[in-house]
Amino acid sequence: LELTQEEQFQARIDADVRIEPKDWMPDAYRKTLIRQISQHAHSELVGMLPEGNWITRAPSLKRKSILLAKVQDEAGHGLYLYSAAETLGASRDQMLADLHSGKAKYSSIFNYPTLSWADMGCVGWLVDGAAILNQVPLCRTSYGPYARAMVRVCKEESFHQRQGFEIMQTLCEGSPEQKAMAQEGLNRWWWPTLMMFGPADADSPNTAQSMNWRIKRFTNDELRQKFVDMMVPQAEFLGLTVPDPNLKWNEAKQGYDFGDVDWEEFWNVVKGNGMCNKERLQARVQAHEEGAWVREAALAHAEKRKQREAV
Ligand code: FAQ
Repeated sequence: LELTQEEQFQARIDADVRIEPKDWMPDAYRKTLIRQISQHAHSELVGMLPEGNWITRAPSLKRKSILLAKVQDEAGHGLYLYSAAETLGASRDQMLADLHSGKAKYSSIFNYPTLSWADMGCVGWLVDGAAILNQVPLCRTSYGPYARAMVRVCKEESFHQRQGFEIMQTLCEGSPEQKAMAQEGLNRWWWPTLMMFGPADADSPNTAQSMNWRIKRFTNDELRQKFVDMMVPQAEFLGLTVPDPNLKWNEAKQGYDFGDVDWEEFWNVVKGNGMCNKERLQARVQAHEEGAWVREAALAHAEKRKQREAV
């Protein structure tokens, strides 16, 4: 019995064999991986902006150096991810051009403004918490370079999440004004964070095939449920109220029931009409243009070195 190339590929996936850059793969597998990995990379880059906003206003030198380190880590994550996408034949210049023209997507969450210091707590606690839940399973994703990039990324994300939780804890143990600031942050970030996991499974065009190819190891709704179940006890520990009147422990499913996400808001943000979409893209394009001289200098340096070594 002869298996087709595609059947052999699926058999390797089903046996949990990692796919490597030089292996044969279906075009659609390559395409969806480039799509997901490049969007993930873009999210890391744009994800620097909401927190970058607070580096100059962090309340102490210690907080400032921690935040600076976190934002630098995000730049690093973006670079590993672009490299992983390059192993599939994607060009970095093209990926960046697609981000800058507004053609490529990046996570909806980074189109919300960071208005108070508590937002640094909320981004670390909730947004990085969601990112970890989504990314720990990606350490077992079927494509080798993506899986390996995720291992280091997840280690750094767990430090990010703890620093966010610690900001929240400090605020919650502080003055009534600080506690109120923490609650107000949670009120604004809770629902957008639930949207990070993507549309409901029934409305997710990519999930079924990505699960079959073991690119995704859990569906969007499965991860969203895990997130709610993990975060509600943490909010209770902090003495904060999750802004969802329908939140209720369900003994039978051993998890929380929760209210409906506002999908109209989600798609509106994904389509480019969120609160900060234009500002974020503009800041990205400006940073890229202002960095042109660094890229040129690095190229010139590499060229000189090559010539020196050739002598
Ligand atoms: N925002 O069929 P599905 C971080 C799009 S963490 C915008 O379900 P899929 C760390 C989706 O692309 C954030 N668009 O798609 C950090 C698709 O459109 P397309 C990044 C979204 O791929 C923390 C369409 O909707 N993490 O950066 C969103 O199976 C703090 C239909 O959706 C990752 O990217 C959304 N939220 O599932 C940095 C993780 N959701 O492409 C700084 C890897 C969906 O067909 C500070 N990615 N869409 O045109 C994934 O796990 C998946 O790609 C999902 C989406 C789960 C995001």
